Amino acid sequence: MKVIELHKSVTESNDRDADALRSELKIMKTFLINLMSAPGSGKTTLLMRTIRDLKDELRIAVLEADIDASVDAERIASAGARSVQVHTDGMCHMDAGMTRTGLEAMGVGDIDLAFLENIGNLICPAEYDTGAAANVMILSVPEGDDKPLKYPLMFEKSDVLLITKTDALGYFDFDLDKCIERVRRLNPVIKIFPVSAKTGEGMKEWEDWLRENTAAWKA
Ligand SMILES: Nc1nc2c(ncn2[C@@H]2O[C@H](COP(=O)(O)OP(=O)(O)OP(=O)(O)O)[C@@H](O)[C@H]2O)c(=O)[nH]1
Ligand SMILES: [Mg+2]
Repeated sequence: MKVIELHKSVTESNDRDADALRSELKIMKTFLINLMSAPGSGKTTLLMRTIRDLKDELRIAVLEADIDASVDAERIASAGARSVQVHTDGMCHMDAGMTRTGLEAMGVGDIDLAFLENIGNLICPAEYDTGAAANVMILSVPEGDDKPLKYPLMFEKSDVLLITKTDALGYFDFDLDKCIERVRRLNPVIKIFPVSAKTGEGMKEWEDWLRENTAAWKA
């Protein structure tokens, strides 16, 4: 398993670096998704199921960012996608320069759909444009329906919200309608997909969104 040690990007403008990376990815026809959430909400599990469902249609790769450890990249590789692990030298987010270094190490020239699994954290990753074409976040049922109130920025910055672990709705006081209403107040245009990576519920809608948006990016 390839592991890359990253250091903080020395750059004047992360936003400018992010725009440049996005333009290059557009030319390469690689649709990059920045996947963000709190630790343990189910990013890797969701990616593994998505890869298994789509790998015969799309060439998929995953850049796995963690402060330490390489277990997630190994899990992704076992699901059948190219994967590289990057370590962030203690930092709680990925910026555009770090994303570029990771993507170059992984190689995405032949890839249709690339994911960056960002560091598990609901705060810092939302503050940095990574150069991705779309921001997707996960909120899992056990975390609670009040998270949009406490961590509004990530909900504001995301194009898609996946509300995961819906198979556990019966065990938690999670009000799905109330949660969606809170999110829509912050971001009226966000797409919301309730899903369970365990049972597969809702995965088709999410995967259709991926198919459509990957095709649109490549057009
Ligand atoms: N019941 C249920 N459990 C899930 C689901 N998705 C993930 N899990 C469980 O949630 C735990 C954490 O899942 P991960 O996929 O490792 O979460 P993560 O967001 O990648 O975690 P970090 O990379 O550490 O931030 C695991 O025990 C998964 O089995 C789901 O849809 N339903
Ligand atoms: Mg993970």
